[in-house]
Formats: sequence, C-alpha cells, structure tokens
Amino acid sequence: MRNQLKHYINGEWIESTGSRVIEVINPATEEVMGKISSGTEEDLDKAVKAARSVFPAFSRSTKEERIEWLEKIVQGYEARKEELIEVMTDELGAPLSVSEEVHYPMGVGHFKQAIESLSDYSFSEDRGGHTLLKESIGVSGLITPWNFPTNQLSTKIASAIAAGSPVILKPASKTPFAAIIVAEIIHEAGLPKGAFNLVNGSGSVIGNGISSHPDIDFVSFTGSGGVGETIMQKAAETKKKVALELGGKSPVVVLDDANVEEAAKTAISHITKNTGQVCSAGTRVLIPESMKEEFEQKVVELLPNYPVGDPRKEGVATGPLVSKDQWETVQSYIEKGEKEAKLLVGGAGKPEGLPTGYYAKPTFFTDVSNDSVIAQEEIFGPVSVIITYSDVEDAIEKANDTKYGLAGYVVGQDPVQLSYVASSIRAGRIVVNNAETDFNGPFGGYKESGIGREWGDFGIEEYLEVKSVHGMP
Ligand code: TAP
Repeated sequence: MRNQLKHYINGEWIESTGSRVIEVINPATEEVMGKISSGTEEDLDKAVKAARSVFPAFSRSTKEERIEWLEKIVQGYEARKEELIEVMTDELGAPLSVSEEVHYPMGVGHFKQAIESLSDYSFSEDRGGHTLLKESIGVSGLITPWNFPTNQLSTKIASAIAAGSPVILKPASKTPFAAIIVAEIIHEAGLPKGAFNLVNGSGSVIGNGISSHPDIDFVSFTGSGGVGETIMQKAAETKKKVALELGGKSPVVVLDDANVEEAAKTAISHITKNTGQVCSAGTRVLIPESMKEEFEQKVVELLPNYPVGDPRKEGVATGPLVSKDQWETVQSYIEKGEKEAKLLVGGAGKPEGLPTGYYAKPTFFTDVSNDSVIAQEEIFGPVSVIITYSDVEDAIEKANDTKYGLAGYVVGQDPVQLSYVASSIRAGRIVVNNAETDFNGPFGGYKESGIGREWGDFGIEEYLEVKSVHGMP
C-alpha cells in the first residue's frame, strides 16, 4: 500500500487539517492501492500563504538559479525512473511499455525543454519607444487530470518555475502517487520553501478552492469541458487569468495517396495507446470513399496486434480504462454507436478472459455520419469512427465540423496536399505522418478545446505578465 496522508506545504510534508481520505484504485486489479488525504480549505490556505510569502523572492530569482533547479529536477526524475514507471502503471493502468516509452519521457521532457527555452529567453526587451518587461504572473494554481499522471503536471510546473511563479498543485484523485513522487523530487532539488506546494483532495474542495481563491493569480487546468466551464466562472469572481486544456475529437485525414496499412496503424494507435484516454487522440478517421473497404479490412486484420490485457504483462499494448466510471461511460457510447452506425470490430462488454479490471474492447464503427453522437462527443476510450469523404474540400469541412479544435492528423504523400490540409484544419496542433513530438511545439486548443497554450516557450509565457516601461533610464 502506498499511503500518503500528508500534503507538501512550505517545503515540508504536513498533516492534513481534515481526517477524510480518498482511496486510490488500481484499475487492473480493482483493488485499493493506497490512500491520500482529502485536503481541506484550511490546507489550501496554508499552501497559498506559503506561495504568497515566497513570491517576491522567487519571482526575482535569476535565470541561472531557475535553470539549476530545473536541472536538479531532471536528475531526480532520472534517478526515480523505474519507480515512476511502476506507479503510473499501477494507478492509471498504462502498460509498462507505455509508461516507459510515453509517460516517463513526456514527464521529464518538459523540464528539459524548459531549461532549453530559458537558456535563450529574454525577460526584458528594448522595443524603441518602451522597454518590455516579462514578469512572473504571481501565484499559480495547477489542476491536473489522471490520463497523463506526470506529463500534465510537468508541463505546468516546469513553465511556472521557468517564469518564477510559485505554485499549488492539485493532481487528479485517481492518479496522485506519481505526483507525490514528483513533489519528493522537487523537494530534493532545493526550491525555496513555498515555491512548490502539493495539496491532495477532491475537485469540489481543493479544485474549487483554487479557482476562487483571492490570493491565486492564475489557474492552469487540464480536464473536462464541464469542469473547465466551472473554473472559468469561479475565476471570474476574482478576475484571475485561466488557461484551460479541455478535450477534443480530433480528425485523422487519410489522403487518397496514403499507404493504407500505415493509415490503419495510425488510426489504431490513437485508440489503443493509453486506452484512447488522450485528449488529442485522433478518433474521427476521414477516408476517401474509394479507400473505405480496403481500410476497414486492414483495421480488422491489424487490431489483434494491439492486445488488451494486464498492464504489467509483457507484450500488452492496451491496458484497462482508469476507473469503473470511465468504463461505464465508454460502454454507454459503444451502445449508442451500435444504434447509430455499423460496428466494424470490438463492441460492448469486456474482452474475453478479462473479468477483473476495467477493460474495454478497442472498437471501430463505420458508416458513421459526422453529426452522430459518437462522431461529435469525446468518448475518452478505445473507440474510433470511420467517416468517408468525397474530395479534399469535403474532408476539410468534415474535419472542422466539430466544436473542438485541439489536434488534427494527416496521412499521405503529396507534400502540397499534406500542407494544404494541415493549414486548413482549425486546431492547435497538427501531426503529419506520425512526426515526432517536439516539446517546444505549443499545445492547446482552438474553439471549445480550450484557452491558452502549454509546452515550451509559449507555455512559459502563460505564467508571465508583460509590463511596458516608458522612459526606462
Ligand atoms: P475532470 O473532472 O475534469 O477532472 C480533472 C481535474 O479537475 C481533476 O484534478 C479533478 O479533481 C478536478 N476537478 C473536478 N471537479 C472540479 C471543480 N469543480 N473545480 C476544480 N477542479 C475540479 O475529469 P474526469 O472526471 O477525471 O474525467 C471526465 C472526462 O473528462 C473524461 O471522460 C474526458 O472526457 C475528460 N478528460 C479530459 C482530459 C483532457 S487531457 N482534456 C483529461 C481527463 C479527462 P478530482 O480528480 O479530485 O475529481
């Protein structure tokens, strides 16, 4: 059992002022793997006070000091790599290979990127008629989801440290233990007391408290659209800035010169990696009418190469969903899909031989209309829809016919068509032919996918205010 009933406030682990606890369930075994404290408003207040009191000094720390802290955090991450991988597998259900090849490098990658971004960053600029100063925004509240236990909080923490903004982190209650290890790593890195605080607890108490707290200047949130809306409303009371990274229903546009096998592999990997619990997953596959049959055959043929099973077992590509609630939500969408469209592969219920654990069958629907529920709503599970298009303009129109705009994917060969489609999709991140992730590429959404950007230079700027000084001596 991994119990941590304390919060990390002002440089030390302290008892909660409340006695309630939250049980954390391993989604593969359905057993309790540990407990955390359900923090109180008083706990949050203590953390805010600590952050507020270190703000003057932390916001004036030098670039070199910030780089040194970030470097020590990278070293700490590397030293605790194995433990982080195991914890993420146990609390989220990600296969060990996914924890090692996706979650771990993304977590540490943001700290490395912040070091690189900072090295070339200038917090002051002579703009002729005035001098521009970029200054820490103040105290930041970070609210993170469970689907990427270290990636989501690392991008926020790395950017905040780079900008000299003290933080209070509230990680998702379903996946708090990777965050606790990160807090221990940050402690070892020797940040000034109060610059980093971790308060565990429920969204309704700690998340809500962060959003409305008068001494918090900025809230960076990643999660569902509904909670994003609540946070914006709460933040409005004190006019604080918010950055919201919400969901998506991202298109994968397969061009008519694409290699069908590559296109099918791309579509499959979007719903099997992390069991489809990825905000930027490409879950609407747009294919030319002429390619439909061949593409469907390839999907059915290749899907068994991504086996579902125990995330600790070698060779498993797809683990369980994070929780019973998430499993039920996904099942209800699959049942809806069976009414709205044609089931190509997968379907409702648990995969054979996996009675325990929140496992779902990777599922593709075909003959899907872009205005159906399964084509418009974020399912956040291993479910994809195949939609046909007549020509590239039709593909672009359908790709953009969504309230979301987080990401888009294009698969094909002709560079002119690839770049035309990439520039026509209204989304914050486009990936052409499975290109590698650049940690300096801004991440965030158009439309209802959110407000603001994370990652790299743009991520740091979220934690900065700009000041124009006229007549600077
Ligand atoms: P959310 O409820 O949005 O949870 C995300 C974070 O917000 C968690 O830390 C949560 O705390 C906190 N929170 C909950 N209520 C809050 C409130 N009123 N004020 C402030 N913070 C609050 O996500 P979920 O329930 O875990 O997942 C539901 C759906 O959200 C998923 O099915 C998926 O569609 C979407 N989702 C999107 C993303 C991304 S990356 N965009 C990530 C996860 C989920 P607790 O953990 O304590 O509840």
